[in-house]
Amino acid sequence: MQILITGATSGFGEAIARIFAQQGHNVIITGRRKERLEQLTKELETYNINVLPLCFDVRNREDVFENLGNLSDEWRNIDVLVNNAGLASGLSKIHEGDIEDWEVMIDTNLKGLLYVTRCIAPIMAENNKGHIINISSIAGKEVYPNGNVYCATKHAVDAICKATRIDMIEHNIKVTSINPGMADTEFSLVRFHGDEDKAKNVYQGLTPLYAIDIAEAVYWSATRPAHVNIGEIHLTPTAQATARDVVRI
Ligand code: NDP
Ligand code: 8X3
Repeated sequence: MQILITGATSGFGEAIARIFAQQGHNVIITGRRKERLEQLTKELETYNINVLPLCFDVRNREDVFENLGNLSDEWRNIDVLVNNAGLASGLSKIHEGDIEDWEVMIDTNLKGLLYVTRCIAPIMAENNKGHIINISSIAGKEVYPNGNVYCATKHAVDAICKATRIDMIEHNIKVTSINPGMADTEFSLVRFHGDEDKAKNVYQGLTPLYAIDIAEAVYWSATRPAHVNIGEIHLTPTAQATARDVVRI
């Protein structure tokens, strides 16, 4: 299969790219950090598969279409699109929120995902085959204190998943929403603008999910028989019951 994974320079995306590569699938990996893309490309090529690294910001509509709108014949027939690139920026009450943070989250998590989908979904429709896997979140199902705009973007992703499933059913397209709870990646470091202590605190006293857990869920969803669509997978650490109910030792 041919897999496109956005945001493959760390966390879930990197683990997703690795698991598909290890199983012999060709991967297109994207992200803004060029050196990380180059490093991952070298590693993945050791699995004797083809890798296409594309360095661009999903918020930049022109760059998204330049990179993904003109894929060569070798690469354009994408079987699985994993819309993973995303982030939380800040954690503040709605009346104290930083509007720049809001713009970044909306532009990345929602508009970026839409730009990428708009590039790739028509090819899938033309091929009458394809699978769109969107990385949403427990924050797409629940809201929690100070999560306001991040939760709003993930609720929007949830709605886009449902809508895409309806709109593309006649083209035989599968749509899966993956909704993880707390997972130890660079997510919290990014949310807290590089504050390592605050980031570590998030996972203090519990065993969080790891990127490989999400990668396995994505891989499993993508490898079901042709007649089976996995609509949603909701996965949390065992110590997390809801976005707000967490047991710490
Ligand atoms: P990481 O910060 O480890 O990875 C985020 C990835 O997204 C990086 O590869 C980053 O690449 C990419 N990215 C971010 N902004 C952009 C952009 N503007 N353009 C292109 N790529 C971008 O976090 P996770 O792996 O945890 O996050 C992956 C997804 O999972 C996100 O959508 C997140 O919201 C979601 N999620 C995370 C959870 C968690 O607890 N960790 C739980 C539930 C959902 P680069 O910086 O190189 O551009
Ligand atoms: C990221 C995890 O717990 O901040 O989606 O919602 S959480």
